Amino acid sequence: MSESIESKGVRAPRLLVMGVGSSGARAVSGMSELNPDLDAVAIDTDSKALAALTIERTIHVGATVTRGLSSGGDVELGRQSIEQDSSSIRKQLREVDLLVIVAGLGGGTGSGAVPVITRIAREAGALVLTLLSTPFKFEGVKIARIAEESLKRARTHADAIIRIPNERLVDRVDADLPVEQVFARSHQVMMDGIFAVGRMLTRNGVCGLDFASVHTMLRNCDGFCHFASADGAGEGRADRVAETLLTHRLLNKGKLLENAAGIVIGLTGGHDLKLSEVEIVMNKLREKLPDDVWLNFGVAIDPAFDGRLSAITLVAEHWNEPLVDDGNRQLGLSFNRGAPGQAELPLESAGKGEFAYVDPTIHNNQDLDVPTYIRRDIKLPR
Ligand SMILES: Nc1nc2c(ncn2[C@@H]2O[C@H](COP(=O)(O)OP(=O)(O)O)[C@@H](O)[C@H]2O)c(=O)[nH]1
Ligand SMILES: [Mg+2]
Repeated sequence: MSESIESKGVRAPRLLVMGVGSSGARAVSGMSELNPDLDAVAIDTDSKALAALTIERTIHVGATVTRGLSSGGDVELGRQSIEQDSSSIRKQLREVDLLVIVAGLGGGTGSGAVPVITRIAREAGALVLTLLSTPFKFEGVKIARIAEESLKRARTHADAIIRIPNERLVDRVDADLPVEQVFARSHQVMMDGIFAVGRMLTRNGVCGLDFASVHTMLRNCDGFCHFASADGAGEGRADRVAETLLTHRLLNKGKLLENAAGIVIGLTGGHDLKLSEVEIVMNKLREKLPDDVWLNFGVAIDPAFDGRLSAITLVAEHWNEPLVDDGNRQLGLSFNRGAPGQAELPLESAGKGEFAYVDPTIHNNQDLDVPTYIRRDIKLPR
């Protein structure tokens, strides 16, 4: 992180990655193997699955609800498990500025727990970014429905959801891959995403991108954003990185760029990174992007990237400008970009202030300190 920030006495933003459910926990455990400095915790109902992971910090939830046997695909059990242990989740969230939640939706634990965790994190005042995979078609309609329902609920509280349809990770060319390897690939994509966001927030930038710009993006992106990364090395790497992004599967083969409302572009290179290379990537992307797109980009130099160029993008399809931005929470009315004058009143849960870390009033696995409409996920009429 930047020395100038620290010398001014400003605390560097703290990023915590939380893997929820078996695939989320596995993905996060894999990440911390690759990067032991990553502040990460794995959460699952399945005590055996947790014990098999290499990650140091794990939280087993719902011991009495599931008797340690996992949620068995039951979303309600997943929800109850996390409600039961919500105070351990709250403890993890102290002083966390950005919480990144990683989960594969479609099972019981991740799908049930993620919406609850997003709510708790928001109440604790953290910015919440969720990276959620949605099931393959071959997993069937029921699993797909579970995932959609969970996404809808998570949407109520998360600042931004990066949805990664597992289907988009697979090319016809690799349809012959063993299923296990395909899942491993989905973990890899999530890992790239988190590393990239972490890198943008904590590395020394030579220009532009910092917590504030990612913050703006996540606050304004109307709930969903897309993510893609690209890497290149050696001669012509800038062209290749740009080309990869312009045709990226996670950006719908680049079509999402054409209609993007907002985009954050983070480039990381070594000391050998040339201005002309930055220009190549930026110009090629700009050619595809609409003129009025909200764009923020940054370049970070990291000696570990000598000889390489790495780019990540967060792309928003819709943009909500807050009328009042207190730098912490959006207040007041916000407007959907392009929508015909339809105003939207964000029903945000107020923070608990100094009571944020006080244990909640739990009755029948429900946190009674949370307003009923939030607990029951009731949409109030606009
Ligand atoms: N079974 C399985 N599913 C995976 C894996 N990686 C990602 N997934 C996806 O994650 C979804 C939820 O699975 P899982 O995390 O095991 O469920 P949970 O533990 O109940 O939250 C599945 O429907 C898959 O789409 C994997 O390695 N195995
Ligand atoms: Mg499981």
